[in-house]
Amino acid sequence: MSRRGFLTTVGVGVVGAAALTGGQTFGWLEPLNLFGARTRGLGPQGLPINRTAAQAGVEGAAVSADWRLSVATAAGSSALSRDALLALPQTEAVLPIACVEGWSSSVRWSGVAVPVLLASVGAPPESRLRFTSLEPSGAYRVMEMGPEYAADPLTLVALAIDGEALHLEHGYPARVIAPGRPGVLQTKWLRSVEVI
Ligand SMILES: Nc1nc2c(c(=O)[nH]1)N[C@H]1C(S)=C(S)[C@@H](COP(=O)(O)O)O[C@H]1N2
Ligand SMILES: [Mo]
Repeated sequence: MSRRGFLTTVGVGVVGAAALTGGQTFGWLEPLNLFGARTRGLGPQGLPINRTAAQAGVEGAAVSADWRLSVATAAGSSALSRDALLALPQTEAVLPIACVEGWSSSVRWSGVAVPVLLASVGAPPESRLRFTSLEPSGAYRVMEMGPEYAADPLTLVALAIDGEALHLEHGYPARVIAPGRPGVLQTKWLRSVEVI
């Protein structure tokens, strides 16, 4: 291939990629949005859905009256109901979900700041944590968080969006929302938090 032919091919490739990924921003390109969010358009509470509760197999466990967030530290473990979490001081933060699939969206979250949660069980804020989802399997079931994120007063075990209980598709009864982390690490449908 001549040098000129090569450059033309690269040019078409770049324009093509821009058009294909532009669908999240430009409505008229939406039909070409092959690499965007799996669920097109806006989901409930003004936020796209990456993986639904049905796909994750959590529809039963997530809405069960028996749900508790298990919080395990070196000293032992506690089981907190959603009401118990709501009874702790709540923090509000406008933070984005930034998905590698090509969309980013900010909403107003509220819930228990992770340092507040750690303090409530007597654990130090500078802790390394492991969060596990109710999902029986899946690439994003388990997530680890370094102490610098755990100690951030805006890192949340989120319970609500815009003052309304999290929609099941967005991680009800509780999910992680932390500043400056990719969407894949914003674990939905929490089951447990462990100090590791
Ligand atoms: N348990 C669990 N949490 C998850 C996921 C998942 O598949 N399972 N997907 C992640 C990805 S890739 C993104 S972008 C966000 C999307 O959150 P949303 O569906 O509330 O917009 O959730 C993250 N949390
Ligand atoms: Mo994502």
